[in-house]
Amino acid sequence: GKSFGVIADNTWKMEISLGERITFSSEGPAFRVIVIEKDSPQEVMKELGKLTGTIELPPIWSLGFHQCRYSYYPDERVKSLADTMRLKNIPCDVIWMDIDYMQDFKIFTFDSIHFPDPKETNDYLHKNDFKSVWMIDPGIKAEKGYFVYDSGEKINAWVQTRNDSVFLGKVWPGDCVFPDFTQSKVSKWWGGLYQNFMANGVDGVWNDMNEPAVFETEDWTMPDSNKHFGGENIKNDIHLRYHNVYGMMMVESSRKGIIKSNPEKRPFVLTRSNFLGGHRYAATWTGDNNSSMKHLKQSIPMSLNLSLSGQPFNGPDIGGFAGNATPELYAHWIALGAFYPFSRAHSTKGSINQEPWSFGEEVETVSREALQRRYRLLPYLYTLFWESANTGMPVMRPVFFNNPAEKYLRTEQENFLLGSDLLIVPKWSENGQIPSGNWRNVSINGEKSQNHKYHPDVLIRPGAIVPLCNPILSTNSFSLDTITLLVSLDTNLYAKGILYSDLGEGYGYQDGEFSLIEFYAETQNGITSLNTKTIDGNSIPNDTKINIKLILDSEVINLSGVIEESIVIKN
Ligand code: NBV
Repeated sequence: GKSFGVIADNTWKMEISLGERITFSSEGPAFRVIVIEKDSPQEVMKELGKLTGTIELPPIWSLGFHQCRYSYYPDERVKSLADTMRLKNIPCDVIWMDIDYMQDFKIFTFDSIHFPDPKETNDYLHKNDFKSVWMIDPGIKAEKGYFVYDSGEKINAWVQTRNDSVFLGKVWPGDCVFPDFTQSKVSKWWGGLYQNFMANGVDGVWNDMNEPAVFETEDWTMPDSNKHFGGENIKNDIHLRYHNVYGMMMVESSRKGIIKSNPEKRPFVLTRSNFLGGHRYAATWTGDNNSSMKHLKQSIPMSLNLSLSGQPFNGPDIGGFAGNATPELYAHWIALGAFYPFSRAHSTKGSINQEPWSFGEEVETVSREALQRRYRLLPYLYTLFWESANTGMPVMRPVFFNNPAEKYLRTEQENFLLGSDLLIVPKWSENGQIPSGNWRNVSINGEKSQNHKYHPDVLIRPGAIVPLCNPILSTNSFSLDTITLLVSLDTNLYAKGILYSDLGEGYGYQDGEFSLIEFYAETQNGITSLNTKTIDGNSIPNDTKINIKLILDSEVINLSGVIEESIVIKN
């Protein structure tokens, strides 16, 4: 039951082999290896959080469902997508704009014909309770007269070749230069570019291709021998040293610029490339997967590994990026996708439409139900992100976290835990292991998942209380006026849960505008009572209506009451 973690504190190109022995071989100089030894995997994660820092609380809208494709284009298609989401009552918070919104793929510009008025497009989305995320890549078209190129050129912002000339690499717009984020002046300049961009009502930013990807090269990136200038605490050195952190440095600069542009709002950045510690700047997705059952299944160990490697806000492209999803595959994926920490559907150019309604009525219903489950779980999910922000604990966790001494759980990678209290069991899971104890199947939104073809079973830990909100279509309507508590008593007929809540946006929570409440349930002499206790915060909801669902082995008992400092509800 003891646990350890190993950090190779090294940015140089490195190979890692994991087996009986763990071997790191680096192409750079000797480096520090840090070993964390603790009594449990939870303690290892918390120690990692102390060493690398933890995430900041994301805006609550980023925990909603995201709909993306390469690309929703032109703006009218974006609007009609938003309309259809609402018309069909599919819970969704965010619509994504991929590279085609740009003018000739030039970052920080908008296509004058197809996205002539991005502010108006964003206003439209906002009016319909959506947020928007827009892509920004690192490659900058090398073109005199283009403001991004000209302003960067003025400060010698670019990565250089071994021969001290500016490095040019091909990406979407043709010949591109690449910001050298190791220089603080470049990072500041880059951050400054977001000022006007965000003023169009952009809510979040997607930094793609930031490995950095470069076309027509042997290994799809810039030469190892390229030069970065560094400065302050960062050494002047070759790309081989900085390649692995290029993406992280980019998102750090982006995030800082976004915060400066919108100081009252919490930033949201998604990145394809990241590094240990980069979770403080951006959520990370798993990159271009395929529309295949194999990749659907692989998404679980990938997300778990990202989670264990200090990237709690992560997930794959739901439905699969390359290729075409079948109705069956999409249904399985969206049903599961409701439970990823980052829940976004995405697909590539030329693929068939992959929206929740693109595969017929049955799949549309499955999608709606799946996303309703996610949205009802928001109080629990948001509390998990709060926990992660406080302690470094991942949101999605391997099953063995429940009891590391149960050896048979250690290789489990079909089933997974959401927090410590919910176990997700995909329908296609064949050999999925379940921890011992009376984990009970729960319905989140009235669905009967047990005999369902697609919805994963959701099992609640004995001894847990999980808070739900009312069904909503967007986090704009998120409220704790009414909450439902799923209560699952343990063998001592006792259960406990916690709920963190705040405005879901802005920084008021740092001045006490939040509430942290604990719930305790107990059955004595056949009477179940629920007590609530305020742990912290100035914004305690005092008239919240509570519905309680006492999950027993063969039935569910419904109770209700009103939150107060310490109330008792008797059945
Ligand atoms: O910007 C286009 C795509 C994007 O949709 C995808 O999610 C990224 O991983 N991007 C890669 C560029 C290349 C796609 C073949």
